Amino acid sequence: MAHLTRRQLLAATAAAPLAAQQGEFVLRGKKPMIVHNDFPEDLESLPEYLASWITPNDSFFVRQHLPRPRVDAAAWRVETGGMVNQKLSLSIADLRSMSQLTVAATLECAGNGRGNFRPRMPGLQWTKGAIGNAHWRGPRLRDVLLKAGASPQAAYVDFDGADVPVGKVPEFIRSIPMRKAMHESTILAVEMNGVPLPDVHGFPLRLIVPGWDGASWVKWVNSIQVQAQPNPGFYMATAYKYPRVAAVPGGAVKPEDMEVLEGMAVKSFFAKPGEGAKVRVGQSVTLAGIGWGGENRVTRVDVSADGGASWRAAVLGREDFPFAWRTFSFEWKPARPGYHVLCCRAADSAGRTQPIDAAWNPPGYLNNSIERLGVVVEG
Ligand SMILES: Nc1nc2c(c(=O)[nH]1)N[C@H]1C(S)=C(S)[C@@H](COP(=O)(O)O)O[C@H]1N2
Ligand SMILES: [Mo]
Repeated sequence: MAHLTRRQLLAATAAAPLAAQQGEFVLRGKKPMIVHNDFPEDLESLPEYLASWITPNDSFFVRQHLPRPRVDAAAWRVETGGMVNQKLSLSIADLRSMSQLTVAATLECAGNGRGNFRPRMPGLQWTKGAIGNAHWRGPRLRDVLLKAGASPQAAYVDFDGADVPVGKVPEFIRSIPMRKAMHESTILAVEMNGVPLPDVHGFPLRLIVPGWDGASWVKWVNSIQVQAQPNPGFYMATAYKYPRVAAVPGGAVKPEDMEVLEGMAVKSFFAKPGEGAKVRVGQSVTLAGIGWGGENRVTRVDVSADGGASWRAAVLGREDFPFAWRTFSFEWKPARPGYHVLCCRAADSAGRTQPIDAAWNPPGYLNNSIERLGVVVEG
């Protein structure tokens, strides 16, 4: 299919409402979500749903470019092809009979936080909640590739899902480099949080690419192709690319200066309390949130209750797994009444910390600006 520009793609899909409405549309199996689109569903989690280490399936965000396919799990096959010795056609039962691994990993859309960039750019105006953390279970991708006899010379593996192009929205195909495909934590998941994948999350099979942006986590996987080059389609050649050199806000970046997004940024935010919450002078309140660093571990989160003038270390949750976010909490006893700006800032094992303002970029990816949350302390 011919490549589309971002503008053509946006024109072909339903325009995202600038201010997402909440509560009007409810998808079966989901709590009320922030609705960016109802068909195909683009649903954002409320901050309060993100207070626990594991995000339950009923409150996990949803993102898809195309309507989700009708699935017959019994007849499902995933085909392997390209630079392999053996073309395999595996059923879900075949995949379940292989050695199974459970991986705790955070899934975040590259565009999470886009709605907070200024100047604004087109695209879904996600705020905080295009992110969740789950247990994913299934065979290692590596074991499937070895079974198929993937060529060691092949540099990429392409994944296609059963969703089909509609109008001008192209086929969703993504490639990952062989080194990530062979990573011991990269799996083909058949389960999410202990149950078969829900339909909207890719039933019966999806790719889990720990630490990488959500676009690589292809849902409804039915084709795995081993290739020398990344797929030339829209979703590798044009979309999900980030500027090599920082862009001037509101400015353009030449296509050749854009590179494919892989690992995610270090970031954190408060799940509780909510924006505008009222708390009382002298009464202790728990500030709770999450921090994550893509392929790196979160090593600390600092909290400020005075707009960033002074910082103190938060207490990190005991769950500390590679690729999964860490919860943090901070007991705060406000001493003075009035409006307070709360901030949190994570640091990770690669020595990265969050910037005051994330680098503006035309597609609006990787917004990891330090959060500023306003609360009112009543006397
Ligand atoms: N087949 C297919 N897989 C897909 C997509 C898609 O449109 N089609 N969207 C991707 C994007 S951009 C994201 S952020 C994640 C969202 O996963 P979720 O809906 O389970 O939260 O799925 C990814 N996998
Ligand atoms: Mo995404």
